[in-house]
Amino acid sequence: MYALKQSQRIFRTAVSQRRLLTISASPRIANTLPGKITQFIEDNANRSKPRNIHVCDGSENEFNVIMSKLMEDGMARNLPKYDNCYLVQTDPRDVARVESRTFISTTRKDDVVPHGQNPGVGVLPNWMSLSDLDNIVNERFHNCMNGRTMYVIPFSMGPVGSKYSKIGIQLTDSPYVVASMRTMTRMGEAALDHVDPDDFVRCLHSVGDPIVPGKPVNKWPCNPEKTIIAHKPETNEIISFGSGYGGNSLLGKKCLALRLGSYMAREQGWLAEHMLILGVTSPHSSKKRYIAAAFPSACGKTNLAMLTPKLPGYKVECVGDDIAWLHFDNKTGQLRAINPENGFFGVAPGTNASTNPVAMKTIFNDTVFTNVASTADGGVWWEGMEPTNQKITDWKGQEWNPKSGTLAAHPNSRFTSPATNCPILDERWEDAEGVPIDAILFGGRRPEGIPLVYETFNWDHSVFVGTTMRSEATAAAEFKGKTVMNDPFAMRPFVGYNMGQYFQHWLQFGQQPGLKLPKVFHVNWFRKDAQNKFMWPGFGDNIRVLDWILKRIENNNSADAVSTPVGLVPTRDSFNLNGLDNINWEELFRIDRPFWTEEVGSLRKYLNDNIGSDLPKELTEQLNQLEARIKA
Ligand code: GTP
Ligand code: SPV
Ligand code: MN
Repeated sequence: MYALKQSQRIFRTAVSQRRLLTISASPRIANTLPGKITQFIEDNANRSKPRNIHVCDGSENEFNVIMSKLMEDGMARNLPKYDNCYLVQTDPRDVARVESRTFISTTRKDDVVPHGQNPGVGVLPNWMSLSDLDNIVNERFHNCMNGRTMYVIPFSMGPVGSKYSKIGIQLTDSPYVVASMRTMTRMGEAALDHVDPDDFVRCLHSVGDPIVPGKPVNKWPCNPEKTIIAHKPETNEIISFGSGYGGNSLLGKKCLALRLGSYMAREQGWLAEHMLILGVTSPHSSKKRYIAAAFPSACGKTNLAMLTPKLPGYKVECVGDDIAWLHFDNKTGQLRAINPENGFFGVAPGTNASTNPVAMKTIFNDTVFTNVASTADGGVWWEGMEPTNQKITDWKGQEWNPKSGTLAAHPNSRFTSPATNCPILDERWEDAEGVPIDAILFGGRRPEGIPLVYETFNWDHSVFVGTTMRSEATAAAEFKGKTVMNDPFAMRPFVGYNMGQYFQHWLQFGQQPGLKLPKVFHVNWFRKDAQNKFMWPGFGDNIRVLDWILKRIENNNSADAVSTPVGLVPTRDSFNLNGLDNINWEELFRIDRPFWTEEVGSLRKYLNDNIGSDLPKELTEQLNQLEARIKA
């Protein structure tokens, strides 16, 4: 195929019903590809019937060829203002994850769906029977790659060779997915060198839009009516059809690292979480501390992971911005985390030199931008970026008039950049054992009622605070508007099994002897005042919250915190507000009884309706205690 031919060798043929299919790969791959992987390729080629097949080696040359193809097909264009950067524009119907079409498929429904008394559609993972899924897959994938190349992507989630890493093989007919997977995962020969032919995750993806002779070819092929993202955790399989966007199609990310990951984690005694990991060094602290934080999609993980401290003498370093795999070290009981990813798939809007200067230093080389706006001088632009006097073309390719009231960039537009671009990447970011975690933060977008930060009382309370996380809906998925939704542990869209059992898995660590349980905090950067303005400056000033958290980890000095019905909040003296004006401390930390009474009521209803008899009794007890403290 294409220009790759010279450097490749055709090593095997698979008999299809109508013709011979050739598989091309580098000589090294051709000589070593395990039979079980070849079989996986052949079986799917026979059903989906691509025009040809290419096994990716992950090389720079291969990336360049893929990008040339995307440009030739009109799917990408080069951004001459930067170094090796591209802009991709999707079909406006394919711009975000689609939770309503995401399924976990297991033998027993009970393993996925809790026994809620009145379960709401779409509030927890959807289940599908294995046979229904089989039928859907056979129907959807029959001939679906006609006219296209099937790419074979070997990839490692986690540093290649670490005992905590997992290897997947993704088949896809999207060259955009290949280019993205090269940045977001460790892709190619190195992953194949470490694959266990009896233990790899089978990932199947198609945009579901075959090329039919005589019919126009879509620039961004997709099939929104038939989109489905399905997971078979019992057999380590992922099947995704119809979407080429983000977590729908880069199957290492949410599908493997979180949905299958969480399922494996429960079986094997670890945790796969929607968390950033950062290192923080303070002038008052004896050593660098690592913190993991779970916020729902588009609620500030990338920004916190890349924070530029507004307080002098502090340093934040980035280990990961979206996913953490955590385990307790079985010798010392220390909690440790690795970042299974290799890059950032970050939200573009809102990113600028004052909110996130580190991101601005990360994303202008070797980056693919998707659905941002472009400028006449070959650059990019989005809402929140510094003004430009260049003409702007919006994400749909139309000339943009700032007065039109439309958005130039899609609110879920993204950059895909290699982790190694990040100027504050932590030196231990690829540590095979993971970095030690001393604190976990939970948080969300809560315009009302929730204080800037509070600490939990004990482990059961920590699990309760994770369980009862709520946040405003964002553009990262298909929801419209800003309703406050329940999002336990920021994992509602990503948990791979019964949410009640997931809570139980978190709780049981509290019963295990010898574990060093991290301190747990809840944060909210998004509380608003009566004028609908954020009460807290956020971004670089969030270091002030981390500073207080470090104090709590290191001294546990009771003078630093006061108890409220919801948790421990900072005393004003213990919290560094130097140089900040206009902070309404009282309002930022106010615990309003009517608000919390209502909050407890809605939490009780949510948990009864959706988790029901699968809710661990410890969490009902925590809810009762919270209610009693609020009443007292
Ligand atoms: P996913 O990649 O979808 O998981 O998102 P994320 O959790 O990494 O969120 P990200 O850091 O990309 O932030 C999402 C949006 O929230 C961006 O528009 C940010 O500018 C904005 N944001 C992040 N941190 C803050 C903050 O401290 N205050 C305010 N007001 N906005 C913030
Ligand atoms: C999220 O939605 O949490 C993301 C983006 O990180 S996606 O990879 O599309 O899921
Ligand atoms: Mn995310």
